[in-house]
Amino acid sequence: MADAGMLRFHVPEPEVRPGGTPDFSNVTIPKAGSAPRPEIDVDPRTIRDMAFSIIRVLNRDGEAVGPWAGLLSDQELLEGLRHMMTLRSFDQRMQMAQRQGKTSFYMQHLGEEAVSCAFRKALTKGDMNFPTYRQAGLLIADGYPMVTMMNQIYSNEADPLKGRQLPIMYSSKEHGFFSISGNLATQYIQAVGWAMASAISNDSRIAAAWIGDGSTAESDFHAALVFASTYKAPVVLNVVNNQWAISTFQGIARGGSGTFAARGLGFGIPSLRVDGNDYLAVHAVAKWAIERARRNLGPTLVEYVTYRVGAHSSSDDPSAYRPKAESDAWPLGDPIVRLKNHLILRGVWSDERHAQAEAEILETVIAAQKEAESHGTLHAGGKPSTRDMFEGVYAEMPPHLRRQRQQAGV
Ligand SMILES: Cc1ncc(C[n+]2csc(CCOP(=O)(O)OP(=O)(O)O)c2C)c(N)n1
Ligand SMILES: [Mg+2]
Repeated sequence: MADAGMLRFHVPEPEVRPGGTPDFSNVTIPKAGSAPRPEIDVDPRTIRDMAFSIIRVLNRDGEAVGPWAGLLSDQELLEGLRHMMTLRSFDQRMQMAQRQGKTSFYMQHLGEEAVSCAFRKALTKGDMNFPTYRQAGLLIADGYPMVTMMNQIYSNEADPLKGRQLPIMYSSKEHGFFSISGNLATQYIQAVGWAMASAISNDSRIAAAWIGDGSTAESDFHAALVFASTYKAPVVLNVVNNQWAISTFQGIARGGSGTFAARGLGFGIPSLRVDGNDYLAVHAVAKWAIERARRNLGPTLVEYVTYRVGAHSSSDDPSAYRPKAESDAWPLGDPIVRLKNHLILRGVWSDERHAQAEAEILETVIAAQKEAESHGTLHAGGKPSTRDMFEGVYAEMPPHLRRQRQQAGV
């Protein structure tokens, strides 16, 4: 027998390394409109193949086709386009602000704008997201003020979190945005727990858990699936597969399972894959999953197939681990361009209006930035008070903290 006594293990390798030619021929892209739209109370055993396909609505010509199309009005789609454009513009300005030393850290959403922007519009007020750092579209699409986001990024005197959180780790109960934790996958167990608590208290609010492809390797992800499936918690389990976990390609966390959505099958959870760069498809699938949660039909696992075009964060340089032009080769295109083309085809948008909207949005973002900067940036202007550091944790401050506060003279 060959290799008797010589055991080996397998380390998955990305198809291409820096300097190579980008290759996504291994990503099978089904035709837009080809995936069925099952009833929300479908027996999960009958839709197992949906965990291996991709639900798509917008085709290459910009038409919306198939059973998942037709849920949003032109007005709603124009609003969605504006949200995605705003997020992209916000990202550009904040990335630049980081390079200018106005904040220590930033994380962009480039290429992934449709996921969080469209998902937010499928939720109802009161529902709670447990997001990671790459879902700021949940706030933008819910009308959370950009200036407040920037105040948080600058850790200035108007930062609602008073400099206690890493930049971009926002928190807003009113906007259904649970405080971001840098400890990835904690979002999953917390969302499932929150959803169960909502059911225990006979409430009608559902939860949404968020995780990246890489973080599904954490045990919290699997523990959350046990609880969600056993107790049929009213939760949507979102996996954003943007192909990369910093410098680690998605094949490491995915291993031999085929897809991330397929992880849900062993738990009997209906599991769908959706084109994450298709605003209409993301919204339609989110609505389906949210309705299931709301009607006590239990959890749904949704894998958004997308691509992280930008660097992982302002501390990362992707040219060290992937070909420079890889994002151009990504077969699902750009979410903003795709929705723009669809709206042009419908006769409600044009290149001119798009350029004009881009300029208007940039102006709004710059105005918000000016206002935020008047409250200070990382190294200049107003700061949260040192006293704030001691507040907000204990109802009654323990003696050792009181002593420290006295020593600090605040
Ligand atoms: C529990 C935990 N382990 C490791 C890290 C360090 N870390 C931060 S981001 C990241 C990659 C996450 O990749 P993915 O889940 O695919 O999300 P993406 O950044 O692509 O959105 C890692 C390993 C962390 N923040 N938390
Ligand atoms: Mg990732």
